[in-house]
Amino acid sequence: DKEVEVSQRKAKKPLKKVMESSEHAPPARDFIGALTAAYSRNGVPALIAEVKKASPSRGVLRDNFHPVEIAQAYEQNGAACLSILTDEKHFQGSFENLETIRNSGVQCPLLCKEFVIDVWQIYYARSKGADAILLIAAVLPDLDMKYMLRVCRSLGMTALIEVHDERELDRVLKIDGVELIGINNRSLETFEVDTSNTRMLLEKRGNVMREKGILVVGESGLFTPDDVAYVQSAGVSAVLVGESLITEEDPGRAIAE
Ligand code: IGP
Repeated sequence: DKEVEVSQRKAKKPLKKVMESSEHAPPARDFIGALTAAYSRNGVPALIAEVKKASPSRGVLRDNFHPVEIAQAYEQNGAACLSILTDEKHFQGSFENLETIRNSGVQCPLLCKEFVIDVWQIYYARSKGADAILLIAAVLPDLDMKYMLRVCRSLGMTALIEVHDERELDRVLKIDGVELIGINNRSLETFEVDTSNTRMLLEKRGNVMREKGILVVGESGLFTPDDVAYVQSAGVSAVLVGESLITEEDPGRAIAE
């Protein structure tokens, strides 16, 4: 059904048009630069704060959902980058949210959170102002991954490559040009969360990633400062946090706490 969805969007706007408008978008911001600057400034993993209305495991996370207000609150309270869910079907996100946040004056680099299976989505994300995009190893065969990475680079965008297990990580480590890897603590199949997944994979492959200069993001299921300290000691430079912030009455202040 993902494919149907994509072909419907294609019917709305042909690839050629989307590619053209991606050329007119303001240049992509430096996502990795923002993460490394925040990490070295603060000594704690840089925060990628996620704007997410709902999730398949939890349903609607927030009723009074105002994407721009949330994004601004995140930025004012020290998020280095933002992650904007654009997937409609499972997360009630939209490309409109991405675009309005980009045009609202928010300066943080923006990650487009989408299940990418077609380059159309990458050009479309760029045309709406995305600076980075998620590519999921569980979804993309190696050849597609390589092709999509090339497309990202040609647009000046950063690819956050997401893995969940050792097999996926080893596949990804064989691909040239990978700069940013996210270790998802949540299984996309069972939705089960285990933060020791980040630690386990870093124990096994941390050295290889450091040698290659790859930055690691700890993703999902992080709720407390202790959780963040735990993945920091495992070796991450950044964390991706959604639910624990978005469910707070004041998502911005939750960062400080
Ligand atoms: C955020 P959490 O548990 O803090 O809300 O997780 C983020 O990691 C999660 O939303 C996520 C995601 C994904 C969503 C990680 N990988 C892929 C959609 C698609």
